[in-house]
Amino acid sequence: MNEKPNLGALFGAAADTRTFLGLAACPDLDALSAPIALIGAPCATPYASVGAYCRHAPDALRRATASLTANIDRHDFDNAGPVFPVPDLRAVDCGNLPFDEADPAGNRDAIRGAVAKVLQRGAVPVLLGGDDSIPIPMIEALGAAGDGYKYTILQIDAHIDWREIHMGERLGLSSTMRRASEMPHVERIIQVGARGIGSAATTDYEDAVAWGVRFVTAYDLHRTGVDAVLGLIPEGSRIVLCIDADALDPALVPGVIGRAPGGLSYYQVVDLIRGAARRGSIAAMDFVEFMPERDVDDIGAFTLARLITTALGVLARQAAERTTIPA
Ligand SMILES: [Mn+2]
Repeated sequence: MNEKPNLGALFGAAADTRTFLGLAACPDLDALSAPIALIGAPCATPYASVGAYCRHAPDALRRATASLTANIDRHDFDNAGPVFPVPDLRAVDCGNLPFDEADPAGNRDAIRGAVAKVLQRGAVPVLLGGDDSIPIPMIEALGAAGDGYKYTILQIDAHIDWREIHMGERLGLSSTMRRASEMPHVERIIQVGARGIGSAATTDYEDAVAWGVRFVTAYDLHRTGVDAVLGLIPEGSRIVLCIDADALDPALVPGVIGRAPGGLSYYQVVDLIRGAARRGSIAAMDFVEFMPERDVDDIGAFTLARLITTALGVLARQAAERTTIPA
């Protein structure tokens, strides 16, 4: 036998990986009726030195789910039931947003516009980046919805992303949390997983602390567990989950540009997502900074796709609770 048998063949999965987990495609956001919308955002505001280096991530993550597409209704032990327990409350995959590496303002407009439509339809946007500049227009769109809601950001990342400006760019991936802190609808930022050396200077960290950011470093998380983080989220919060793939240990997700030892485990991030959903409601979510070209035998793609699958299960349960509890 020359070819390696794969799990997908064993499970009867088709080779079609146009959508994540084989979910229904929803290319027209005006027709969105699902409670959860996956959107690929390959690029927002890239630095000229590296370009849109995560542009292939959304499709790589879809491919990583190939073996599961025929098994989406089976028992998922990480969700204690099927990923989507209510057939009418599944996520849909809205494909990838168009982008132009030379038109970051246009890319940001496309992201803001897409997120705004998803919110109008009463759904939760889940963005698959792209680099970590993608959340800036996503978070802006939450404020532009005009509903007056305030948000708690839970950022899970090896890096704090608090630079005022980097390489002449204020809206790049090193400035995401500082830009978020300047938005009036962001009332709280909790940052988990910081470690090693990133782009931030000590003064950037001090600025963040002065603003009110609560940091739980990777070291602190390993020492104290996720409950110390969840206790920082007030009950009833509207939560934006910003997940950078490099928060996970590079042994689990090698496909990142900024590998840093001492990272989080899969279950630590799962517990953070689940725990956040228990404290409040998740309003939007992004998974950024995965770089398939740096991955090792698709291990990172598989781990991150699994994490996204678990997160979709959490959001599906949140949607089910909303529809069964009378307003
Ligand atoms: Mn980041």
